[in-house]
Amino acid sequence: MPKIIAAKTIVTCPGRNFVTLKIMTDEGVYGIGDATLNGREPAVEAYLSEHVIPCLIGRDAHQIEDIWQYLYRGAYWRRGPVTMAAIAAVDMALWDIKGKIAGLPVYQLLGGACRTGVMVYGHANGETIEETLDNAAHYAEQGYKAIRLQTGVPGMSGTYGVSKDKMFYEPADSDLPKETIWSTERYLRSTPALFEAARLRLGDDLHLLHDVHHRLTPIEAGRLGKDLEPYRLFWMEDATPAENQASFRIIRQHTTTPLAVGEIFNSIWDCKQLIEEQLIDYIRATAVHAGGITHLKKLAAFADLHHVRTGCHGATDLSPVCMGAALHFDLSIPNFGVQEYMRHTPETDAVFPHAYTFSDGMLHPGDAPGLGVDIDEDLAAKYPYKRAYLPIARRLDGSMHDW
Ligand code: CS2
Ligand code: MG
Repeated sequence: MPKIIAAKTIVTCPGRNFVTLKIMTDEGVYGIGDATLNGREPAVEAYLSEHVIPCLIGRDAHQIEDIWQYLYRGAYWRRGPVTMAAIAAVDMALWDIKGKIAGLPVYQLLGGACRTGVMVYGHANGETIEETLDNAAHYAEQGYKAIRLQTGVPGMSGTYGVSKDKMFYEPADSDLPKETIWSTERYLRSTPALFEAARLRLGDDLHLLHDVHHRLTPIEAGRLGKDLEPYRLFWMEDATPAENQASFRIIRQHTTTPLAVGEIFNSIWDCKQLIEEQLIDYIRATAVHAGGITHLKKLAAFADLHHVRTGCHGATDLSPVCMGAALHFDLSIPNFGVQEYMRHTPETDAVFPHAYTFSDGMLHPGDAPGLGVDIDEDLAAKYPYKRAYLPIARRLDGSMHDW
């Protein structure tokens, strides 16, 4: 058996912060896992160093399920983003080790490929509808089959998800949370016009997506979904905060626009009702924030019974290690829907050399043994941790709005 003899965390900031766990075995094989939690990176780092790593030493690295159960069931305080990101990092690193020892890419260990590649969606955004659609055309030229559209809301400066750069942007960009202004009325007025213009300019073949970032009440979301129906969206994402899962019943009652939710979910318990009652169409949980490949497999199998497909979160605040894990998972499950692909900067890609490749609108994890992603520790050490926060939103009267 490959025995775990050491483990350590690596925190690096090649443009944004990433936390990586590295697990070493007595056979000389190591594995890596992503533990990045945007804006809370040192909390997961400490959870791993203080509470998880000491419990791993001496264990059989092949016992992935048992180690998952040990860390989840064995802890009195369960779930939550910090705990589940730490468990996820261990899980990914152990799948990486198993693949390297077997000489197989992880998707082969998960049952083999169900498809030739993983359809991804890119982010097109701009201050105006025209700018957003120019940007979308740029993605279409590169072969993307699915594109997320976000545009500035007239009269509101700094709409979340709208950046100046065409391919790269970093949402967590200030030392303390930046304050932005939000108006539901203005947003609801301007968004349908974006999709009307998009269908006229881009045609009917592209999949179009939109992210609401939890900014609406259920009935407002029902109304937006209804207004967007003529433009046949692939999905409307995070329409309302999902702590109260039953609130999605109201959205469902009013619209046939497909619904996606769950990039901030940590476990199957965050979406049990949403899935069981078929209140959503796509579940957005991904490896790093929902307990790793092991837990995500169970979540996807449960979702498959209820006609819910996957759409893993893939923003830049998930490291290339998580992207690698997500791609092996995406390739191997029957109910895959789409994978988000918000490109990392060249600095980040240099710290995390990887085997996954993009072509014709699809990503493929590659056939390197394990996850096919590594970390260049010397380069990582050149980019020290820098605190960075996501913005917050206040309504026009100054009161706090949902993130
Ligand atoms: C967004 C993310 O990718 C998405 O769908 O919601 O940009 C998200 O806001 C960031 O990952 C925040 O952590
Ligand atoms: Mg989102």
